[in-house]
Amino acid sequence: MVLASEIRAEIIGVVQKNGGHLASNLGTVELTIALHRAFDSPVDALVWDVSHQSYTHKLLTGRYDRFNTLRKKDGISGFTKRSESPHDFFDTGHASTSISSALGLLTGRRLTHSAGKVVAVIGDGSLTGGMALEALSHAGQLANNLIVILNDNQMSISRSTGSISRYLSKITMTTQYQGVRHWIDRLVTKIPVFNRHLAHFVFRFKRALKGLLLTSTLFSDFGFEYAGFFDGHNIEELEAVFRKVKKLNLPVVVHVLTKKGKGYPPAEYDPEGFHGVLPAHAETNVEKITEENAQYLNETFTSVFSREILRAGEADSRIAAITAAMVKGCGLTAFAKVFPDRFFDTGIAEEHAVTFAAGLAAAGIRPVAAIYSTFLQRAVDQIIHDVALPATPVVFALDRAGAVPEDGETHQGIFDIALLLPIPNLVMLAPASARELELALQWALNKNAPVVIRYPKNRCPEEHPSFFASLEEGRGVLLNQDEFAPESAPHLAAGMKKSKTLLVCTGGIFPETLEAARLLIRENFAMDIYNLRFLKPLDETYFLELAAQYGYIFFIEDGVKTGGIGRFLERLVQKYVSEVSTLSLGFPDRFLAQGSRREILEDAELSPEKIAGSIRRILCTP
Ligand SMILES: Cc1ncc(C[n+]2csc(CCOP(=O)(O)OP(=O)(O)O)c2C)c(N)n1
Repeated sequence: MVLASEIRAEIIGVVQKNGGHLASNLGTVELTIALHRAFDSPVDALVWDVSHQSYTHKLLTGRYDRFNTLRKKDGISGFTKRSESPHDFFDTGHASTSISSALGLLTGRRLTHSAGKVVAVIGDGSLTGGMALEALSHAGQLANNLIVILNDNQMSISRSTGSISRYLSKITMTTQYQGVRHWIDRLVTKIPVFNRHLAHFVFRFKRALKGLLLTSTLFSDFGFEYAGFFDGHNIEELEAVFRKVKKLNLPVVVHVLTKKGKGYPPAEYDPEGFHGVLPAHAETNVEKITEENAQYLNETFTSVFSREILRAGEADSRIAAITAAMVKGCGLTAFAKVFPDRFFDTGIAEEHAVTFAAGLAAAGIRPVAAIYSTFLQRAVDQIIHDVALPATPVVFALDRAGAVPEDGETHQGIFDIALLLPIPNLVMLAPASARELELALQWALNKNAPVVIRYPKNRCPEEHPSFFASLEEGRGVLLNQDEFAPESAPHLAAGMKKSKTLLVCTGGIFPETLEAARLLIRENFAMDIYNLRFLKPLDETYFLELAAQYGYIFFIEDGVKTGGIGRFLERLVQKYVSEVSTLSLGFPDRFLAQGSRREILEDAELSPEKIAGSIRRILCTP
């Protein structure tokens, strides 16, 4: 108990300062202590699903001293990470993978005759993901001693949804079974040697009993033994159970009930609000207040989407919103409240969410699927096969595109452009400001085609007059130097080979592009900015006519350079524009570590100073 309290205090203190997953971690303190007591990590492997709840595990495995660097640049990751500790078996951040990876690890160990038990810890929310169910099915077939700890707090980020969650409640609420279970437990503790065969017998006996009372459990149908449920905050009881299941030679699910936010009343009261906590000094990029942008100040792209989807829903009863367990993160709380019949939380099931949206669209509904860029990665096939191929009008609101602060490699939204750009029939937009996001959503909802709108986790930057221009398919907007740096005299710097420079950017990195341009203009370089708006389709003739007026063109995108829009445009310009120097800037070919937005961009040479430096080097080359 003393240890649990110390751990809780440490987690609360550090998360309040650095941000992080508070409620999930407070709920798993005792569970983790019991696991570490009963199992011998790292000989026995603890595999955490999502691993956002692994803070206690980190504190118990040699990372106490550095825990105050949680989620900071070069600090302890908010998720398990192999480079950090031999106790971390996988680099995880996406949900529903633990049973698959644990099963693979266990099977591999068996094939290589290596010792050690393998335990997957998965939440009830993550169990809604199809991959977890696929893995359960395979595990039951292989029949190895995989131990699955089901951490059931009846919450995903919001309340868990769907039949699986209802099913778990049904198991836990069957009081008849509960009574019988306690009776068996008492009987078992009276038996002096709880040997392997007896353990096996008892679990089978329980299953048989439950077969009488509940017909069967999902887990027993998959070929698992089922042990549960247990109080997830009772260390002694959990330890005893874990020691018992360790002796089994069959796959087993141990059903543990925990309370999200346990021990910290505000988080217990509002587990959704305390699922993810912002750092004490969250970064902002709110720029100068003008009459034009005053209305948008302090808005994030997510909050703009939130109010616009609500407005669209009010105007058109065909509009439906879909989320894969990210109601709040994607800004759909208000829509869900006002239009419960047109709001769908699929659970952590991005693939299903996409194809479900395609089905809605086929029936004449206008679905908007709001999904984080990183999580949409798993649904690329559904986009190709179920949405793009039949050209079904689904709108994707891709939040957290580009650099994503603090969560590290698993959460960066840097692959969506490269993944989606080659898909026929898909329209892709990258608004640069609040006004542009409003226009993009309105435009997409009137377009009879699949449209992806990608935007960053960031506050909206200052507005510019050109952002108010209505959308023309395939075309961006030009910001003349006098529009964004009126005080400068647009003349050419000494040593420059030729005329003016054009910076071409995706919307998500407009603020850094603008700052870089202003830095260079102060040094007497002359440059305009072209905000692409459309990543696909592109009005190539229009773009090439514009490009032909410039001697230097730099492409800046908040996506990976390989397969990105910059390199594509660069090739186009090189082919059709004479006497032009070009350079494409984007995320390099490596995974990007945690840090603030600015630190991530700095690391990728995409901070304003680094962008300006790359441009300066070329402009000053004689
Ligand atoms: C593929 C994917 N989609 C969405 C998320 C965002 N996410 C992180 S934790 C979480 C809830 C997980 O619920 P559960 O497994 O029950 O764990 P709890 O936080 O309740 O302990 C979600 C949806 C994710 N990590 N991966």
